[in-house]
Amino acid sequence: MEEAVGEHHTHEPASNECCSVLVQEVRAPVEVVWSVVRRFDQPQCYKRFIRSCSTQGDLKVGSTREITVVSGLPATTSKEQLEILDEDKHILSFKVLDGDHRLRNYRSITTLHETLVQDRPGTLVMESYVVEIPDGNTREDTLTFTNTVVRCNLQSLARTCERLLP
Ligand code: A9S
Repeated sequence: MEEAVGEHHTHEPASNECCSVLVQEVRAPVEVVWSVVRRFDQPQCYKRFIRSCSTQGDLKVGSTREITVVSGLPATTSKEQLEILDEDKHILSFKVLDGDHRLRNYRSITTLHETLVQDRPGTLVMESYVVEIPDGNTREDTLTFTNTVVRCNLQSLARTCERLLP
């Protein structure tokens, strides 16, 4: 896991950017968690701030998706591109291209790691991101907002995967 942090979760943010890394334990095997995480075309399966998502063609690096956002957030749409989809190492990365929201240049990477949870196969999900600090916002505000979204997504991912178990 330290290796994963070093290899995939070390970012060099510019002076107008901030970054963070979050970890979530899931009581489900890596294959189950990956089956949910890999669906770049269906983020609404677990990301509860996303209302809908549309994509075209096969799921592959370079694919884009257009999402619409649930009401109540300072955002309505986002256009995002798949950058890494490593089916063997269980790594997914995407970046924001455009959209009606304030998280300019958001890019994130998610890696899955085998672990044991109460003696059963489990997964550590690590997710890190870099994003621009919007004009008029502080680094702290940006981190607080973005960490809240990502933490909600990870908790919801855990619940979704745990429900898939027999
Ligand atoms: O979707 C993710 O993996 C992570 C984040 C932080 C997504 C944020 C978001 O989709 C909203 C939830 C709509 C919040 C974007 C791109 C901008 C927001 O303002």
